[in-house]
This record gives sequence, structure tokens and C-alpha cells, in this order.
Amino acid sequence: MKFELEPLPYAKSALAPHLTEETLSFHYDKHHNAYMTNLKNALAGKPEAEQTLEQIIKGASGPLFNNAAQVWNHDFYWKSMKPNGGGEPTGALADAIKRDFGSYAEFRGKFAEAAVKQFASGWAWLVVDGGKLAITTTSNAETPLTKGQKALITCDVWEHAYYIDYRNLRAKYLDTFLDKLVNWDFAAANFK
Ligand code: MN3
Repeated sequence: MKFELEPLPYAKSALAPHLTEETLSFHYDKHHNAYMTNLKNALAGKPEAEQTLEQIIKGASGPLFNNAAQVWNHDFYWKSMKPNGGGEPTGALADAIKRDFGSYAEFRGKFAEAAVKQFASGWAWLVVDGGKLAITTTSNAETPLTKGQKALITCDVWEHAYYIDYRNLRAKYLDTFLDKLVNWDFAAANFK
């Protein structure tokens, strides 16, 4: 397969002031792009070069897994946000959140808490696991793809995702993600 970085689903300035153009420039052009470059280098001359990204993630370990999973996780993260996002979902996803967490407020608190408590680098996710919604976190490049879970939304909690705009205040970044950025349309499409 020929791997190229997927374009961002919006302009780099589109999430400002919540995430600035500087953050998206560093995060997409430097970090995400580096994972893609490293993936291509790791694939050179290997049979996995013929596989899809998902196949590589499910079969690989070490640097090949890390870079492939980080490419996938970041594509998923960009789609998990949108300009004028945030707030509560509607429709079937809203019903499922109420069913599995009690209320949106309960879900919101638990998602933010899990994301803030994830030690060091990683990701916070809303997933479908065994027919129920669940909040999970993963370390480094780990991804629900390898755990039999269906990802609906993710928040990148590596420091590079928020340090330019929020410095050490991960909780403030999470509040902004949930109240101003999260793309429930994307989550609902994944939930279908
Ligand atoms: Mn990142």
C-alpha cells in the first residue's frame, strides 16, 4: 500500500482559539508527519508494506506497530474534533450514553477524569465494547483496534497535543475538548 498523510479535515486555524494554529502546525506537520515518515521507513523492504494500515496495526509490534498505530490514532483524533464542536450528542448515541453512563454529565466527568489520570503519554477513548459504551485509556501508541473494541471518539493526551496552548493544564485542555471541540457527528457515524 502507498501510505500518505491524510489531509486535516479543516484548516489549521479552524480550531482556534481552543487549539491554536501553532499547536496544529506542530502536531500535524511535525509529530503526525514524523510517525508517517517513520512508518514508511520501517516498512521498506518488508512484506507488511503490502498490508493495509489496520492489518499492520493488528499484526505488528515494536517500532512498526508504534508508528502505524500513531498514524491511525492521529487520523482518528483530527476527525474527533470540529470547529464549533463540543456539548452533548443527540439521537441514538445520546440514548446509549444515558443507558450506559446514567447521564451525559456522568459520562463527561468520567471521560475527563480518565483522560487526566492517564499517566504520561496516551489517549482517552469512548468505545463500544461488547455492545456497551465504555471509556478507556491507552498508553503511548496503544489503540482500541487491537482490543476488539470499536472506537467512537478519542482525545490525544500526549503533552505535545496541548502544551503550547495549555502548558501543564491537561484538565483545562479536556474541558475545552469536551465543551468546544468534540465532534459528535463523527462519533455517531462510527456508532451506526
Ligand atoms: Mn499526538
